[in-house]
Amino acid sequence: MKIEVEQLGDLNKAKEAGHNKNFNFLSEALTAQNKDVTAIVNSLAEFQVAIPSWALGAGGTRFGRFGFQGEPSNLGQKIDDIGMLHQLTRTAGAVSLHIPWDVPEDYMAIKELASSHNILFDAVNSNTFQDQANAKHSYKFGSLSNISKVSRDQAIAHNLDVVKIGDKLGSKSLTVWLADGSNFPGQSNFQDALQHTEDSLKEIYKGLPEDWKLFIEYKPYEPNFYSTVIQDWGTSFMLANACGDKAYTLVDLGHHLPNTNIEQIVSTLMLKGKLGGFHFNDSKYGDDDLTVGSVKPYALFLIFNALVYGMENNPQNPYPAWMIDASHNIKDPLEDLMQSLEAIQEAYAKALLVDQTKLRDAQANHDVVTCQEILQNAYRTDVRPLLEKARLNAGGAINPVAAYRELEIRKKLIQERGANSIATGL
Ligand code: LRH
Ligand code: MN
Ligand code: MN
Repeated sequence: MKIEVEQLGDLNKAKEAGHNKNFNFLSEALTAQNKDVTAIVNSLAEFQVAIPSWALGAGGTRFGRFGFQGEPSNLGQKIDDIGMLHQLTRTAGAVSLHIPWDVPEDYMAIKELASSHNILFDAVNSNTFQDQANAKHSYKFGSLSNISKVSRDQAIAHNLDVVKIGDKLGSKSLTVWLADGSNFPGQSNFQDALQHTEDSLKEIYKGLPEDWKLFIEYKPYEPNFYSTVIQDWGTSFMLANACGDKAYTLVDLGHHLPNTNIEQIVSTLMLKGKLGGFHFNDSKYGDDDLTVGSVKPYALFLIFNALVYGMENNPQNPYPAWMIDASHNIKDPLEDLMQSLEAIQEAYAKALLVDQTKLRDAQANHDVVTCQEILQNAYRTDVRPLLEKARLNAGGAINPVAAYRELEIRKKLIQERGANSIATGL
């Protein structure tokens, strides 16, 4: 399944007059406010978000899974899907592989395929939350934290294998998320579990190539429901510091207890130069993995405001690795990912509109009302024409979801791959 450049061009032509009208109107208004519209459009075009290899099929819950027809059933097809997303949105220029779900069989072929779609290999993700086929030791009672050394060693070796796989593809970072924890009070010794985890992470860190980074993800609960070893950003931060300069905290938007102030966590980590990666999704209750921006778009904007401030003011923090970590239970995964990408770009564009100098002045004057006005003026601006312009300049679709539907891509994928193809993943 390939989208021809002319096909996209025709679709864009039909929408171009409307786009131009809206863009010119917005551009004039923003220019009058001393905003550099071209610079914002360029920043949007540069902002690329990795798509995880596990997110291209229908997700499921513990109660069941409703398959989506035409799902990619191998890594090549997954990269093809990401290529299509990228062609339409020009925002999905990377893939984040999950090992062992998506180990390449032929490295050269996979690299060539990815580069034909302009897709880079971002962070590789290890998996010690499931027992793998033929595994000698179980992770039922933990992996890097396990009281049993053989399980810990097996988990360390797996992470080092993942680094080797990523290295062959051009990845430069390893993301570690641990399901380790306990289900019942008294089940495990908190101090031992944390100490084992720190020691195991240090072993993995030792095996990292010089130019690699280690991202340590945190999560308060699930799949363990009494305690999680790396439960919050503070624990992750502490472990990253214990490992060294190449280790960072990774923030996943769904991995917080309700009402946590995530933008403040982002600010703290960036000030300390330790925000390495970011997983986007949205939630109402827990780690719901819903479409980005679908439930709490203002919170997303405030988080982006902290990210933009950090990217402009914290040279001590590396440029973060962005990834969508959502699950698609009832929507077409590709359409859902396009909606997430749109929401990310929208929040980013709005954050770029915040007048940081005026905000600082208002803060210095304790003018709380003006502080709020500055943020909300930016948030209430309809920035979608800026996103359209960024896509159009880069050869993408003015409206990716509409283009996807008009080109009947899902129907064609079903014809090619069949109705019953199944993607590996969550
Ligand atoms: C854990 C998580 C983590 C995993 C992914 C499958 O909830 O967010 O990033 O690797 O989901
Ligand atoms: Mn995640
Ligand atoms: Mn998660």
